[in-house]
Amino acid sequence: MEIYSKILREVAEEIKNWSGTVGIVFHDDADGLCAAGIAVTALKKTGLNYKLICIEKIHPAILKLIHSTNLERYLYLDIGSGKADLIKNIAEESGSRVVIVDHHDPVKVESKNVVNLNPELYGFRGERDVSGSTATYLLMKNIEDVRESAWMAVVGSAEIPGELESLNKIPLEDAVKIGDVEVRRGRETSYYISFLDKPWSKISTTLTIIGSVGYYRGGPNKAVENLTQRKIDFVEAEKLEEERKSKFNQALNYISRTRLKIEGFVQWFHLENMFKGFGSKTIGTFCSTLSYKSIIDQEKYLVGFMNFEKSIPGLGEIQDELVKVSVRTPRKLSEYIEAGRMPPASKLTMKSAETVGGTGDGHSFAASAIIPSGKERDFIKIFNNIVENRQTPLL
Ligand SMILES: [Mn+2]
Repeated sequence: MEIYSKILREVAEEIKNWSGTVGIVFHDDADGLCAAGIAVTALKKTGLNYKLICIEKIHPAILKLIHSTNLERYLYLDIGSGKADLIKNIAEESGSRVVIVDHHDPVKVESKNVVNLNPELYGFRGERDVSGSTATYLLMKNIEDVRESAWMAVVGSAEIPGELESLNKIPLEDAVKIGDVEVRRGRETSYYISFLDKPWSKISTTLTIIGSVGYYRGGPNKAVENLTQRKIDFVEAEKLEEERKSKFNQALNYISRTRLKIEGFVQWFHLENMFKGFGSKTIGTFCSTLSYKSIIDQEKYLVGFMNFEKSIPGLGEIQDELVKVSVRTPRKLSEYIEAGRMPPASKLTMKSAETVGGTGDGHSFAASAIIPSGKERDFIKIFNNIVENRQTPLL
């Protein structure tokens, strides 16, 4: 804890001396939005300007676009730690300074351009002790008094199952002290945001819908500005959810009509532009829904493709033609994976994506990637090859 506190204080001192406009790069889910809300609260107080840049994923083409703006300093919030090596390359190339504040599995980098404040590097567990927004709160707390944003860290932490513990309790205690959050103990502990009259979990789901489904319609930036004014647009989220529901029905009809393609250990489909206008996380949510349907082979990996939009809101267009890939494991297959009989989705997806020139991440039962357009068939082929050769240890 001491080493972590020390580095937080050091980086906070540095940020206090920054000038100009800071690029706030953040993830499109509730945790990312809340982290950005906390950072904005602090930067406004220090008098620093900022530019909000919400991204769905880290990909070299997206990083290139981010660092081609004339900004010199960036905060990466709730995203970036696992691809710190890619960020290092682009930061060194463009001469920019990057502070990564994230809780996903980190890649260690040494660079005078990049500091990775991931608490995992200081002995904490990212999936248990600390959310991205808590990590951001702990840093910003060293810059300004941001207690009025502590509730956002509580909401951001809702993605971590169970009661808040370890570092996540620090913003919780601050928020309780100033009366923004109430701890309600029942069968399950719930954290109630008093001035919104809603539990944290409800606020968290709402924010994730606005950020991800509303990604191409300015959802994330509006949500962050709203957060700093202690507001959430519940009506907008409901509208987006309805729209998504009808799109899902359209996609389900399409798949029932055209059938899934079966190849080796994989069942797959391609939605091309059907989800255009929705954030690319939508295909992941759709795959999850689909994996419970009777048309699904319970023993095969489910892979969905959709075209990835070239425009990154607020930034411009990426050069490359890309495809978003989502992988889910149906229930039966998940059991095999748990028993060690089949490889986890994350390893298969990452390896296959990298081999075709893309990037991926995820966990045992759900993973995603961005690959070059036209490489879908190769991706499936490599994916199958790795499963076939699974006796050899996977990377
Ligand atoms: Mn997070």
